[in-house]
Amino acid sequence: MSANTYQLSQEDKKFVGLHIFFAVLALSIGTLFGPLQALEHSGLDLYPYLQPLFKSYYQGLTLHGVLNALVWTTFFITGFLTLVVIVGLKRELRYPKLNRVGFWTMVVGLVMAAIPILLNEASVLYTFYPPLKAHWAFYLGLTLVVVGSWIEGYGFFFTFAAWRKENPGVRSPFIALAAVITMGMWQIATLGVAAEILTMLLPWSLGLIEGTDPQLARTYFWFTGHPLVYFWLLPAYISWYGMLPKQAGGKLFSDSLGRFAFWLFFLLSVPLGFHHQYVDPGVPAGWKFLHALLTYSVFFPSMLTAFTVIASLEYAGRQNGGKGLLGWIRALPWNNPSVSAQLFAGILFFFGGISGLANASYNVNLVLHNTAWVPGHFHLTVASAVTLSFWGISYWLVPYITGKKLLNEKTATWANWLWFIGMIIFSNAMHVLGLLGAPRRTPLGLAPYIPEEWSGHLLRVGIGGSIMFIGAVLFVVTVARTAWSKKAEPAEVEVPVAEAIHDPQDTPQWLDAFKPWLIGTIALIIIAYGPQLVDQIANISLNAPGGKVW
Ligand code: HAS
Ligand code: CU
Repeated sequence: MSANTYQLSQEDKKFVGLHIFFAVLALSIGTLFGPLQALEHSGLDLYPYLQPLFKSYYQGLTLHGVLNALVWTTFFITGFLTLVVIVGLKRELRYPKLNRVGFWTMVVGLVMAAIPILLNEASVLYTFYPPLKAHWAFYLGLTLVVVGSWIEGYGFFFTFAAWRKENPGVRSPFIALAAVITMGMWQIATLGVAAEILTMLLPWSLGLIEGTDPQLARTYFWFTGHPLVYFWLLPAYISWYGMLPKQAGGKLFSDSLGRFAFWLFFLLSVPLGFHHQYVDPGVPAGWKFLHALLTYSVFFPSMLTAFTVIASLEYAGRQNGGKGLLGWIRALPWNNPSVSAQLFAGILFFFGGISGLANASYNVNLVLHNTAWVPGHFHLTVASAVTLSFWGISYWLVPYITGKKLLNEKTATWANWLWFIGMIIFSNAMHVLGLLGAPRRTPLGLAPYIPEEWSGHLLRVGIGGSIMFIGAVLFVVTVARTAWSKKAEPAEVEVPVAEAIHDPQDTPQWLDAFKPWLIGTIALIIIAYGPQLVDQIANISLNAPGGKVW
């Protein structure tokens, strides 16, 4: 065991493990609907057979989106970041009870939101756009999940502040700083959805107000909805920068570039939500243009990440004896499922990044918006870059928490490959379908208007989706067997924390200071959102009565 890896106490291991348990549980249920939707697209509609249980395609799609995109991610992230803060700072949480309160608030919220979805009283999809109307318990439940994550975040901030006091003049450890930046960004980002739910959706669902303003609701939603995708992504980046280089046998290429990328995400994640609203009639074109420019800016820290992480991997590959221009790639430990999951995540993210660039262009977006292209894009991002990275993390995290060897590397490797191959087939077909005009969020198998040229791609959606599903089952089986099977052998597992090539103490001080970045972030949000928010709130018209469509 490496002397410089701080060990979590047994209680903290259990606490992190509880997060992972709820995360994987959500993924196991949410993923069940993936193949149902994919097969429906290729003409095999299984929903009628599930009738008493699930009322419609949209109830299934809501469960799929909420459980996978919102619950699997949020629970995994808060658990993983708890570990990152403790191990990174090499100290206990400052107020462990506060973090427990945050976590159980999230669990209460989860149960509260899940019940109306299961009863078909909240089949409003994961974006819950009004005038689609859900039961009030759904909105309150989501609020509690967010509030719980805030509280866990406060726990990280207090712990970080205590560390700073104890270590004056020392550069904060990269992974801990990155975790705190992620959570700080999240606190600002979620103000949009908090305003949406508390001022409109909750009073509306309780019958206190007659209607909502769908335009303002969308603006509030995407204030949170865009940075939400970086709340998912940044924990994966923490692993790519701060852990993967060590697992691959090398070091982090540049501590400064890593910090710089995280600060740029802090600065740029929020003020660009209008790229989801290019077609909204209520947002003037000038604001859409500004948000398009800012969207291209937030491309930059991901390019920095591609450069830095690949440089770190090249360093590792050459340390392992890789020669020549590309020989280092073969010399990476591909047989370690934790490493291969993250390499696949990065490879798929190249393509997800490119389709994001297409989305971000105003005039190209007019062709792609609301087509199958968009789920094609986000399955390469949240369902690949993020999800595969979280799988890779789980392959050492679950053994670390349980003190047992992964059971086993073979099933984990199969899970990665199947997800990777299935995703290539699925996402390519979805992108092509989008270009051919196939709408998203539509049970295409039932549609009477399917042109001949779609059918081969629809079939590929079904095939790719089914292969991915087998991969997901193998992932769940692997971590569940590791945690519970009597056959799992005991093992001492280390948290992989990568050293940087250069001493972090040489990193400039401005990359370790909150104040300038916080001021810049708030100023940019006021510039990019302030006038539009003032205008839309001043002209609010609560006249959409809403209803239940399916
Ligand atoms: Fe997006 C829609 C633009 C990134 C998620 N996005 C969505 C939706 C989701 C989502 C869920 O501008 C749908 C929302 C809905 O339901 O309506 N997105 C972008 C842009 C980026 C981007 C410009 N998106 C993400 C990430 C997501 C995500 C990340 C989740 C985690 N997206 C949009 C736009 C829309 C949109 C519009 C609206 C579309 C519409 O009309 O509705 C960028 O941040 C992407 C930058 C990425 C890169 C790639 C860098 C590559 C790296 C890989 C390194 C490789 C390694 C492996 C390490 C520049 C870092 C090496 C391996 C070896 C073997 C050596
Ligand atoms: Cu976005």
